[in-house]
Amino acid sequence: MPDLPRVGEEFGNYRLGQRLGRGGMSVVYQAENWRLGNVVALKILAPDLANDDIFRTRFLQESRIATGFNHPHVVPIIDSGAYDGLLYIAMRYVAGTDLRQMIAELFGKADGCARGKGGSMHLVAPAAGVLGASAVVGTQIPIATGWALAAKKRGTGQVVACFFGDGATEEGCMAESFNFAALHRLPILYVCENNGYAIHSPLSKRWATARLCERVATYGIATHRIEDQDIFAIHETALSAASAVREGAGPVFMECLTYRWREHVGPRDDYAFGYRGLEELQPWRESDQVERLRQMLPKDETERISQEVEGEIEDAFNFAEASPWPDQSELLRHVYAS
Ligand SMILES: Cc1ncc(C[n+]2csc(CCOP(=O)(O)OP(=O)(O)O)c2C)c(N)n1
Ligand SMILES: [Mg+2]
Repeated sequence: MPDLPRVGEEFGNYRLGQRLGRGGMSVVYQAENWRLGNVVALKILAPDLANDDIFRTRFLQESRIATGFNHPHVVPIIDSGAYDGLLYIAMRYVAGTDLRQMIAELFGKADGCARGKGGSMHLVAPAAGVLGASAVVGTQIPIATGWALAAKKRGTGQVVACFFGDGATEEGCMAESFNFAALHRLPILYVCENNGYAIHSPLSKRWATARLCERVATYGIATHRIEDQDIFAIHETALSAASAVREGAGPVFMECLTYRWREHVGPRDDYAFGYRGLEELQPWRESDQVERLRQMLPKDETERISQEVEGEIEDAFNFAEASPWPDQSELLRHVYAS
């Protein structure tokens, strides 16, 4: 097992400062970028995971994306809220976003949908109506609300759908946006995917009451709560909400209860971390909607779909592998400071 890095040790442009704590699979340090003179946080792949190929590969990819330096165990912190990738994949099927571009973006490659600059947390597909994801929890809410204002002023007849996790509902910008949207009867459907946790913090440690819909209703917004993750109920609710919104009823809020089977970020499960037990997963596993749909379809149909999807995923990964790294001249294109 490799040793933890020492204070003062250098990685690329970063000089390591004090240790701030341990996250799920990483140890976090303060660090100074001696070239730019700013202080950042660095994630060090936890030494007990450093020999694990999956984690090492992911860290390597992140460090390439984020810094251009190539250290197998160190990346500057990059952060995310809800899983924007899932939305992107969903949009792939309804609006024709390009899976190749999405995976290339995860790899930080030139053919990525954000030209390799955004990584997993800034997926975007304007042509398919995906305005883009935001890594700062909750900030998609005011952005989407602004877009709804624009749609109303332009009279486009569009309805904006804004997705976020339960963690985002604690951000002040949600309250400001909800009030504004209700006041101006903006055409927006807010969808909260409530999985009961913000990373590792359960709702019971964050909310005085679990009555999210009642709270949202006080803004003058119609609410719906779907407790059993029934996809048909979600579909029907969303359709009727969207047509009410389109007819000028003002914003609608949907709270969809769900559960995270695996860890907050990454491919493994984290039941050994001690913040939740496997028994909590059981009822959600039993009502797995993918499995439910599978049971409804003929076997040869599910096999055909599986093969098609596997093929598409493999093609996207091959494409991303083969795509070039962005040229250095890209560094200052399409970025701005305000
Ligand atoms: C403003 C802000 N604070 C903190 C973080 C760190 N962070 C990343 S994801 C997350 C949890 C968000 O909770 P939720 O939206 O419920 O996502 P889930 O953990 O269920 O995936 C936090 C706190 C962040 N990205 N942005
Ligand atoms: Mg959550």
